[in-house]
Formats: sequence, C-alpha cells, structure tokens
Amino acid sequence: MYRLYYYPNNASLAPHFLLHEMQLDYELLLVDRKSNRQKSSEYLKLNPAGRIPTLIDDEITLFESPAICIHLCEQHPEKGLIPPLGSKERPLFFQWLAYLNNTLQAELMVRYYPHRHTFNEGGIPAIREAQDERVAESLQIINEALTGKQYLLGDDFSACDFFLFMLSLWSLGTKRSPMSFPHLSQYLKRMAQYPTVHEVCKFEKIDLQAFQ
Ligand SMILES: N[C@@H](CCC(=O)N[C@@H](CS)C(=O)NCC(=O)O)C(=O)O
Repeated sequence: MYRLYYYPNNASLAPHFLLHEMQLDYELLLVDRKSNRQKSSEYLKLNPAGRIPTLIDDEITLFESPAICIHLCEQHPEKGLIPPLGSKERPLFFQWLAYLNNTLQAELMVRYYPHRHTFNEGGIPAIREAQDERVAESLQIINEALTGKQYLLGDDFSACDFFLFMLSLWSLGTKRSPMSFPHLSQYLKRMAQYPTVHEVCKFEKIDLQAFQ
C-alpha cells in the first residue's frame, strides 16, 4: 500500500490524481500545515526539506512531487500514464514535467513565498508583481504548445496533464488567469471534466468553478 503525505491543493495534488486514476491501493495522511506539521521532527525525518508531499512505498521514502509522479508511472506502466521507453513521446514527457516543476512551479513558489526571497519587507509587492509576469510568460509557452493538441504530449493523456492542472489551479491567484490563454483555457475546461480531476478535487474541497 502507498502512503501519501498531503495537504489540499498542495504539491501532493498531482500524485493524489495519479494514485486515484491508477486505482492503486493507497492511504492519505494529512500534514496539518496550519500547525506547521511539515516542519515537525517526525516529518523532517521523512522529508528533510519540510515540504509536502512525501510518498512511502514500502521501504522507499520519496519526496519531490515530480519524482513521486515518475515513480508511480514507472511502477505501473500498464496504466499508460508515461509513454513507453523508446517512444518519441517519452523524452517530451520528461521535458514537460521538468519545465512544469523547474520553471512554472518554481516561479509560482517565489510568487507565493516572496518573503523567503528578500530581507526587505517593502520589496515584497514588487517581487509579486514581477513573478506575475514570469508566471504569465510560462503559461504563454504552455498555451502555444497546446495549439491543436488534446493533451500536453499530443493525443495521449499523461501524468504531465495532472501536473499542469495542479499548477493551473495555483496560477488562478496570479494577475493573469490561465483561463485568459485561449488554448490553455479550452484544455483546462476539458481537464476539469475529467472524472479523476473532478473526484479528487471534490475530496480535497478544491473549487473548480473557474474552469466551467
Ligand atoms: N519541489 C517540491 C516543492 C514542494 C513544496 O514546496 N510544497 C509546499 C506546498 S505546495 C510546502 O510544503 N510548503 C510548506 C513550506 O514550505 O513550509 C515538490 O515539488 O514536491
């Protein structure tokens, strides 16, 4: 049985989508961020970064959301959420997952935790403003990549789509909504109807109204 340490609408959401989509046997363990449990000594033993999520798979304790997603996909290749080894889509899977995590997610992190990036309180609004632009630039690249495509990799759905949906939810709080990008908005409307997205968001009490 997999055990996922999570908090609603945190970086645990993409792994949660995957566990649900693949109909795996899993248990969810809430890390109470309101009381800063991600920084507790017990949790730091699992995840020294004190971040959410962490996945326990038997003897493996894994942190970093994209690593957890890749692990789940590779453990269950028959579920088809990662393109097969040798296919031309497989490197694109890694490209997009890396771009999402390393660029869009990283920019969003600075946007939402600006105080960690300056010792000057007065500079915080300017960091937020600059980050809104960085996030919009990244969404624009994704919007263009979605031109004429059903999913990020083309016709086939993959774990990258769950990851993008998670980051799009976070991007709703930035200056330029992901819904203002035409291809991305059509895609997000489709994704919001996807049964796993619908069911997991209902469980985590995430409002999907913005994607109607
Ligand atoms: N690179 C990590 C980032 C995880 C992360 O920053 N999680 C946030 C929630 S979305 C968190 O735990 N924040 C609490 C904190 O920084 O104290 C990943 O992708 O798993």
